[in-house]
Amino acid sequence: MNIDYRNIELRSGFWKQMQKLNSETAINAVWDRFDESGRISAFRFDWDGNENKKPHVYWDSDVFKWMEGACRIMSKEERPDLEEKVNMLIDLIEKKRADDGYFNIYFSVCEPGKRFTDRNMHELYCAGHMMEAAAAHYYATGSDRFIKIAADYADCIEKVFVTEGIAEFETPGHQEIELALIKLYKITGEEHYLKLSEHFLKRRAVNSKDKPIDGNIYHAQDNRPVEEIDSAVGHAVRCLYMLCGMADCAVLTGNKKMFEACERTYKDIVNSKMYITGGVGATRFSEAFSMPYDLPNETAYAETCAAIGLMMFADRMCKYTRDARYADTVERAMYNGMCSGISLSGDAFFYENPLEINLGSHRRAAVKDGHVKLAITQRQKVFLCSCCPPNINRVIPVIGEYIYDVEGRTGYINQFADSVLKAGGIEITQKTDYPWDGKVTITAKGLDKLYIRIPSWCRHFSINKDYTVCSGYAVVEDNAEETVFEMEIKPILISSCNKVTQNACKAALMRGPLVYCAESVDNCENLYSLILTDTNEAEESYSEMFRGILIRLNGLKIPESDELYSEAKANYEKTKIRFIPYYGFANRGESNMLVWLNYKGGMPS
Ligand code: FUB
Ligand code: ZN
Repeated sequence: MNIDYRNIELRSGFWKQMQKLNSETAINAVWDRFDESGRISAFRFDWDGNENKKPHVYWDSDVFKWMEGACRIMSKEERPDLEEKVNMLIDLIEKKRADDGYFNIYFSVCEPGKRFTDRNMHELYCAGHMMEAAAAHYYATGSDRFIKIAADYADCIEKVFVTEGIAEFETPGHQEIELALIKLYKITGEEHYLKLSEHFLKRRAVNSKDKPIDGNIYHAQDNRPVEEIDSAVGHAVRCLYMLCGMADCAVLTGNKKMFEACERTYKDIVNSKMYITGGVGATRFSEAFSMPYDLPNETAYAETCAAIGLMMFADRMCKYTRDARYADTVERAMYNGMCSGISLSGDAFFYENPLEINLGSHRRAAVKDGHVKLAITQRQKVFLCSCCPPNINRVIPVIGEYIYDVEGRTGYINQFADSVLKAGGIEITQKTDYPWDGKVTITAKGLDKLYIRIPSWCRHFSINKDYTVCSGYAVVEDNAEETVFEMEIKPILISSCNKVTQNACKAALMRGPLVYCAESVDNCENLYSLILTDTNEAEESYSEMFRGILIRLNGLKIPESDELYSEAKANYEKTKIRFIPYYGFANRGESNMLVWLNYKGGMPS
C-alpha cells in the first residue's frame, strides 16, 4: 500500500508546532519576499530589460518549491489564499509556456533562442521543480491540469535530449529532474518518464571519463558513472538530489549496481562527511563536500537544502532497505541541520548553518581579511539565492511521510511524533511528547507486525511486551493492546573521531536526537574559556521561546587574564554552562556560539 503525508495527522508536539509555523507564517513570509523581489511577477514574462531586475536562472525553481509547499498545506487545510496564488501561477505558466510545452522564465525572456545550450543554467533543475510542484498539486486537488503541463514539458525535454538529441549538453548541470521524473512516472504510469530519468542518470560522467581531473568535474558529479561511485563529491545538493533519483530508479528498474552505489556513497557521507547536526557540504567553495573528516565548525557551509537533501535520501534508503540506521540520519538532519534553517518566529532563514560563531572573526574579516567569508550571524528574510526557505516550506508539511511507512500488514515507525496514520484498514497512533520525553504509547490496528525504530543514540529502552530486534527496529507482533515504548532521554556528551582535528579535546551535548549549543548571550563572551566535564547534575528547564528544553551543566572556566603568557595552571573556576537546542541559535541577536566545547574528562585509571 502506498501511504503518503495525506494519510498522516500530526496531533501535537514538535512537528505539529513546526507545521503550524510553516503554514501560518513561513509560507506567507516566503511568498511576500518572492513577490517583493520580482520572482512572482517574473512569471508574467514582462522583464523590461532593467539589469537590476533581471530574472535569475533559478527563480522558477524557488517559486515552484513554494507552490509545492503551498499545495501540500492546501491538501490538509482550507487555504483559499494559497489556492488563489497557486492558481494564478498555473494560469500564467499555461499562458506563457511555448507551444511545445517548454517553460523557463530566463530563457524565454532574457536569452530567447538559447534554450538547452548551457548546462550550468539550471533549466532542467527548474523543470524538475515544476514537476514536483505539479505532483503536489495533483495530490492536493485531484486536478490534472498542472501535472499535464509538467508532462508536456517532460515530453519536450525527452524529444530534445533523447529522440532528437539536439541539446548542447547531455545531462543536467544541477540534478533534480531525475527524482522529479520518477514522481511524474508514478502519477501518470507512463514508463518513458522513468526511462528518461534513468537516461539522465546513466549518461552522467560517461563522456567525462577521459577528461583531466579538475574541480569542475567533481562539482556536478561528472567524475564517475553513477553505478561506480563510492564517495560523495562536489556540490552537496546536486549530489544528494542525484542520490535520491538513483535510489528510486535503482529500485524501480531493479538495478543492483546503482543501488549499491547509493549504499556506498551513503556510508561515505555519514562516516566521514556529515556534521553532528546532519549538516553536509562542509565547504563554501562550490557549496561542496570536502575531504573525509574535514568538518570545520566556524566555516561550516552546511546548506539547509543539503540537510534536506540528506533527509530525502536517507529516508528513501530506509524504506528501500528497511534498515533503521538510515532513519537515524533522517532524524539527525531533521531536528538539527534543517530546523536551524528557520527562525523561531518562522519568517527568517539561514542558508548556511555553522556550528561555531566567533564574532571576533567576523569583525576581523570585515576590517582586515576581506577575502575570508563567514556565514552570516543572523537569519535573513530572503536571499539573492533563496533555495532554502521554500525547501523548508515544502518539507515540513510532509514530515508525516518520514514518520511512518506501511508494507502489506507490516507497519513501520521510523520517527516519533504525536500522530495518527490511517490507510485502508490500518491505523497506527503514537501518543508522545518526543523529543522532550522518551515515552511513546502506540496503538496499531490492522497490522500483523509493527517495527519500531530503536534510535542509535538510545542506550536504554523498554517495551511492555515481547519483541525481537531486526535491523535496528524492535518488532512487536502482539498489537492487541497498546505498546509502550520508552526510551531513556538524558543529556549525553559526544566526542568526535580524532581525525576531525577541529574537534580534538572537545565534546558536544546531545539530548535524544537534539544537538545543543552554548551562546554567549547565556554564558560569558569568551565561550572558548569554558570546559565541559560531565553531565552529572544536569538541570533541565522548559522554555516557551525555544519550544523545548534548555540544559544547564556544571563545568569549568579558565579565569580571565590579560597576561599574554604565564605558567600553565589548572586553576579553573567552577561555573554553570547553559545550552539551548542548536536549532534555536541566533534568535536573540548576535552572539558567539559553540556546538563543540572544550572537554576535560578524568584521568584513565
Ligand atoms: O543552484 C540552485 C541552488 O542554489 C542549489 O541547490 C543551492 O546549493 C544553491 O546553489
Ligand atoms: Zn538552499
